Amino acid sequence: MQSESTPATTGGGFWDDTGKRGVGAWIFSTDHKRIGLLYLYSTLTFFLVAVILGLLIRIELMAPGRTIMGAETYNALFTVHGVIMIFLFVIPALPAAFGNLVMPIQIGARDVAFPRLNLLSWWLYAVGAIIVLVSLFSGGGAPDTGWTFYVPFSARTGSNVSLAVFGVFILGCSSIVTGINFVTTIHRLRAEGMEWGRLPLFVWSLYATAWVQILATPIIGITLVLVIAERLLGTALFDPARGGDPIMFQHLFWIYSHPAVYIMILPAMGVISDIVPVFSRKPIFGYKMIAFSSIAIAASGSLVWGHHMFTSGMSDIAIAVFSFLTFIVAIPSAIKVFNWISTLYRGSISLEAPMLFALSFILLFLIGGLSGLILGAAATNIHVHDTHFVVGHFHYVMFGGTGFAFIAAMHYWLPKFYGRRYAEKPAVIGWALMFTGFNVLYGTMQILGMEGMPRRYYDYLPEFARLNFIATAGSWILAAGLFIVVVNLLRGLFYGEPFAGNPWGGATLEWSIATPPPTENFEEDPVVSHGPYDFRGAGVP
Ligand code: HEM
Ligand SMILES: [Cu+2]
Repeated sequence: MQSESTPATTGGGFWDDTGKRGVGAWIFSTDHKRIGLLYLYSTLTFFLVAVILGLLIRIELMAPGRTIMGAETYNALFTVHGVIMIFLFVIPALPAAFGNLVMPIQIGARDVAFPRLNLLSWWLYAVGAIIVLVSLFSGGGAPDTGWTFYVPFSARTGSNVSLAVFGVFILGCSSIVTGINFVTTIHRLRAEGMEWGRLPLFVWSLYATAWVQILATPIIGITLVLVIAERLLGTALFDPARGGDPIMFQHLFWIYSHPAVYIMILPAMGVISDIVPVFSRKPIFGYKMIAFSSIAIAASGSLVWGHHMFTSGMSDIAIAVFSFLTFIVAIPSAIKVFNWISTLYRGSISLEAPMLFALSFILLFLIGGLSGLILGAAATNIHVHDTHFVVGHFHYVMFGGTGFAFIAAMHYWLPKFYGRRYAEKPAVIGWALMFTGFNVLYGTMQILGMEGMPRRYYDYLPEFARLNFIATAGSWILAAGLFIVVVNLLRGLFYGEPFAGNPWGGATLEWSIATPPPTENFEEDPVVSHGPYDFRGAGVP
């Protein structure tokens, strides 16, 4: 039975820490599973807070004119919504929460290569998050620049931009530390027999992600320091009146922030590559191509930042080159989609919650990716630039993609760590509401954008009223579904049916150990003799 101090409902495993007790046993723990859960709790909390902000934005846009807030509050709200969703949720959620929870076990390791750096990474995350939160309520008030912090506005506005970008700088340090740790772990700590060709695809995706974290994140770090210097020291690097160049800021910003979308989406693709074969009872189709395409996406995706700047006055040749390179990224992405669908083909598919969210990922990511091609083609980009079409596009990819994969991962892996599971029926009802509301909300935004409704505007012309109302109604359906999903998960993990053994029938290493996992993961070092999707002998019930 459960006791007060161990929320692990079935007890046992890493929940029963020896030594420290209470909060200290968590925030000073170097166990990758505890750090993963710390990340899970913190990213999930920020996600829910930012969802509420998104709903408020949508209520304001429900009808023309003022609905519930003034224009300045609105500017602050979409900025804070974006900053929290991007820097405190989507970037860390999958690699730092689920990467930490699952990756070391999947490669047969007892922990990551640098457990203390791992803890430091969470602490940096926590400190960065607190600084961002403090910036909302201090100085000149919440930043109102949008999450992109574009100069010259960000250099001049009286809102608390300096502190906010400093917070994001610290968050960047956290991301780099995680990346270094994961690359080293995957190189050095694989169990005997865990060759590169036997790595689960989630691990491959984390490996590609980690390189992007290491190589791209320093650029945003430097850029943000330059914004602080601009504000506090008057450096004028970005001020054309004194010989600076504001467009340079955009280049520096997107040289990180485009690759950053691969930090968000690659681990999500890894989750899907692990879930789809298990719930189709078939080995994954095209293992090598999926593994390789993660690296190819990370590499080619680092060359396309200019597609965010087609309207900034670049030369036509630069536009053509960036447009062409952007289309190249579509190839490895399409390879993945093709291979997932081929895996489904003639599989014996079971539609439990992890699979429902994984399948919706594939569809929503496909819609997001195709609308990305419209943005990647310079001609159509100029038409929909900075309209709600863009907002619709990136929500399809980030929320329909990473967000749905995160929820799929919660249903798939968390029972393993809690020893209890969610209830199936409410999960399906919540999923159905989420999926419906999602398409009503963001599909409508894409239409609004094509009709010319600009992004980040407080007010709009009366002809956009009807579609805006529909979008807002969609946001409520989506939120209702999300609420059911989250409550059902939390309830299930703490009080639900016991979960033990290998009920999904996975063939990766995490399903071969006790539930919940023991502190050291493995009683004795495992020796791997088959691939991650070889379901023969996986203990399928
Ligand atoms: C129920 C959930 C959500 C709702 C209702 C929502 C709503 C919105 C709306 C209406 C905007 C446009 C604001 C404007 O253009 O004036 C927006 C912007 C944005 N959202 Fe969301 N969103 C949700 C979830 C998410 C998620 C999950 C992410 C990231 C993974 C995200 C990231 C962003 C970003 C980056 C912006 C851009 C902010 C900017 O333009 O500066 N949102 N959201
Ligand atoms: Cu981009």
